[in-house]
Amino acid sequence: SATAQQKLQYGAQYTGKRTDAAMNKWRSNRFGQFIHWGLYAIPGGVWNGKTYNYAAEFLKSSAKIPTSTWDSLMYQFNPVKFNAKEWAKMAKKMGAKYMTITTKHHEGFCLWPTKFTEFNISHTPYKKDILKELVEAYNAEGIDVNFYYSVLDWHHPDWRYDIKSAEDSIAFRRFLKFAADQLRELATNYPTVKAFWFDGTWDNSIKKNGWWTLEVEKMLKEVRPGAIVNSRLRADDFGKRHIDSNGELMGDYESGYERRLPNPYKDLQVTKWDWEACMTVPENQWGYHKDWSLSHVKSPLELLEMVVHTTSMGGNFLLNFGPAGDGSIRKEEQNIAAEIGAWMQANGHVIYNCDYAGWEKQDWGYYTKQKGSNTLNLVVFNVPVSGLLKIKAPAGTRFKTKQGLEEIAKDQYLFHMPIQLYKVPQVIILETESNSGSGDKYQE
Ligand code: JFZ
Repeated sequence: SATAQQKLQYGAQYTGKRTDAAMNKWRSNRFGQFIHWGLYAIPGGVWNGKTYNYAAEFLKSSAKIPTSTWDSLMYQFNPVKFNAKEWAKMAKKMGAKYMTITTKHHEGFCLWPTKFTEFNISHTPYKKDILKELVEAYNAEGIDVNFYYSVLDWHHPDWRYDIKSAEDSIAFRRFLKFAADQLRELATNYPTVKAFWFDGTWDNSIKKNGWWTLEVEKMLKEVRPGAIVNSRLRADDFGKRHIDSNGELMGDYESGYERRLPNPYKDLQVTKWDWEACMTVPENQWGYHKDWSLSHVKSPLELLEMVVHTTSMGGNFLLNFGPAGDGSIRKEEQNIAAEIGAWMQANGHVIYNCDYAGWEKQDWGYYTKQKGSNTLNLVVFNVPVSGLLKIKAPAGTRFKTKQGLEEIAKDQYLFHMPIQLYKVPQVIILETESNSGSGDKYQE
């Protein structure tokens, strides 16, 4: 676009993708487990016998529960069935390479024994540092751990939705100090943390304090070199969020794809930067909700298609789990983890370290490609009744192996698949003679 570049104090810190080792690892992970766990897991969407259909982690707000009543749930938090090692083993079997945990959600309750508020795990009957147990157990399985942190805080008296008076501005300054102190504490006390996933930054109060979002980004990277932050943290000088007033992505990756994915035909602009999509299993439940009959529950195959779809466009996919208040993981989620895991154990090589291939999308499924290789992966979800998969290759592509391939026109092929009922997505690997159609070459 032709708009003049404005001078921004708090805008994007660089353009394009980061290429350092920490970011390369984050990108190669591709598939992660999101965990929403807090006091909301205890009522599980039900209050005084009434079921609230809206997101379980919003129950305090949906059922208009006073803060003091909600906060006393802390004295009931005693997850006797919680076993960090079992959670980590399940995630490992599912094929997750990273896990992102809610250290503090909107309710303000902290899963770690923070110095900066009493509203934390050490004052529950459970007492122990859940965050530490999780970090250790997941790291022991070779899984990276990232921290979700909601800036929005329903518990803290100094939180403000907007700044409308001198009093607001003084209180909110205190709040920003509190949040930055907590973030420094997390980065310092859990040194293996890889990335921070910010949320609850959409209010005017934050938009009017873009300086703070940049300060936090810089502080985390100073305390923890290589640390990664999502775009949702950030606001610029004019309160513009995610993308600054000059059209540049702030933070290290775009995190706006929530419960939706970019259109694989039209939205290829996402391949210009790193991004991550996050997804619920029911329609809109992040925290534990007792009643999953209230909306469609996605099947393992639907979710697997989203994993592949996301990889094919150069993104990471974060699949949410909402453990119950007693620390157990519901059967449906265990089943999803097992089914996705079975496929990932056999076919993970078309996901991990793979990227946008740059080939024209076809209706049968998705292409992925290992960075820098001459191997093209076809992941087939929709086998045509003819068994014939259309392939349109970038001009001049030469295939090394022609088995199953029929050339029908210049750079156009049909791949012949056996006609049968397939129960899981099929992977076809084609070797080309050069690194054709590399996603790195995407042009607007
Ligand atoms: C937020 C939270 O409110 C929710 O509880 C959950 O933690 C989720 C991961 O994040 O919800 C959002 C945040 C951003 C958008 C929509 C819902 N958004 O950008 O469209």
